[in-house]
Amino acid sequence: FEYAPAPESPAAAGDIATSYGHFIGGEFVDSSGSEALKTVNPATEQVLAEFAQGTEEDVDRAVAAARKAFTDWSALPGSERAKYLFRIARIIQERSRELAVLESIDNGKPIRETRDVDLPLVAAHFFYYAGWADKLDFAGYGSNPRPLGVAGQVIPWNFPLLMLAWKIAPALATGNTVVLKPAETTPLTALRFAEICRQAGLPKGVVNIVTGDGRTGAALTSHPDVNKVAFTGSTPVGRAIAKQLAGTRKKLSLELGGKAANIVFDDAPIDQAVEGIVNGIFFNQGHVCCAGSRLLVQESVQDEVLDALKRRMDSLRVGDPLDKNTDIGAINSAAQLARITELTAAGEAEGAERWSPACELPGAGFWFRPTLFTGVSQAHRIAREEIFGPVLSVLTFRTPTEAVEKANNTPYGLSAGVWTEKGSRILWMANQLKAGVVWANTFNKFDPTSPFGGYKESGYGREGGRHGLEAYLDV
Ligand code: TXE
Repeated sequence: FEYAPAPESPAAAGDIATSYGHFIGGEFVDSSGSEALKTVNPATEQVLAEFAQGTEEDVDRAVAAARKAFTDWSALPGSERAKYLFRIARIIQERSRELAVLESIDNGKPIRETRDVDLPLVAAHFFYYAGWADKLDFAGYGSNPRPLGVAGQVIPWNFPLLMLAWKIAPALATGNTVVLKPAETTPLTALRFAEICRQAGLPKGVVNIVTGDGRTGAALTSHPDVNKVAFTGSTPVGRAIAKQLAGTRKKLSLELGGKAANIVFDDAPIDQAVEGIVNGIFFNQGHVCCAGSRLLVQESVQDEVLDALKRRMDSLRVGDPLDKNTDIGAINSAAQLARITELTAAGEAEGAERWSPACELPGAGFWFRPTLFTGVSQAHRIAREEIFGPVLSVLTFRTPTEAVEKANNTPYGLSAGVWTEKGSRILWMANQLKAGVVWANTFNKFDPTSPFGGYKESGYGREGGRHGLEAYLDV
């Protein structure tokens, strides 16, 4: 392995203002309130910028701008809407270095991931849904399906720009207009995306960005003139939104937490499986709703797999997100670090055995060593609750049936992984596993053509692919 030379420069992120308002009706505007929040670089704890805590009045203004824009936007021929989406996709490609660096310093994720995974996927989603805009008659929902109106979209901090793309691209392709609220620890790339909408000449009010915390989110999801709510975030907040919307006619899609099993059979190529386990749980510091956070390994290869896994974990580099060699960056916030710390302490208290490589951690910032727990029982909190950090819980099984039972023994159902050379077993497992996505001999692979979403407590509705259009259409 050759070390990549110089780290990425923070200056490549472009100009970051000292304070931001909202993006409403095509303009950057001040909030009606005076409360401001701060976003920090989680790798240094330095403040990057202040931004507005959106008030009910701000949300009201943004929804009104989206409503006004809806009349013309929804009446445009799909081929015209497609031109804007293609233009946005191309600008994202042209500005991808800037956006990748900005995402890495606001979120803490390694530049290798923002550069090679997040940004290419963001552009790919806009390209993909641009292609649908003039073909909705062929989407399988009957002829001339209609947009819903104004979409209120609330997104989390783990893939800020990618979650924005998952939400905004299908909404716009189908003729809806949007008010989006980014997470309060990662607002910067959404605000930069607002500039891109202007650069693309997108008609005013088609996309509006209102920043703030959960209070702003609740004002948006409960706004009477919002027709569609799309939420990605924690299961408790998703449940609260579902309750809030009961009795309204708003269409709702929810993408919530997960506790995925990554299942390794004794015939799997061990080195390849170990790479998949590492990618499954340490990609993006484990801040991934579909992370392979439970390793289910067949008992007969347990020792071999764990030895190889520990050797591989020894080589992981934790540190500066802008260093191109970094595998694991910073934890996104102090609050998330506290949550990971609390759950791993519970793992030890419940009797599981903890192991981490002896890696150095930087001084300032929020960090957590890649961590492995063995001796985990299904009842342990670390086997049941979403940790959302670089922490893997290892369980074992003897038969495929036992693997399925253990994999499905969770309130969640977002994803799963299967490692085996047997094609018939892959198909059987895929049918038995209660998960929206089942990966075979790979993990955490995303593609705009493929629908993504959960069973059970992981939510409902699908994003991505043809199925992702349905969330934004009246059929
Ligand atoms: O989530 P929240 P948090 C899980 C993960 C993590 C935990 C807590 O386990 O440790 O949730 O993370 C907005 N009405 N996931 O506290 O609070 C909020 O401002 C409307 C899994 O960050 O759900 C932010 O924009 N909106 C997950 C977004 O919801 C509200 C990704 C997510 O924040 C709101 C993130 C309200 N009442 C966390 N309250 C995944 N599925 O990938 C908050 N928000």
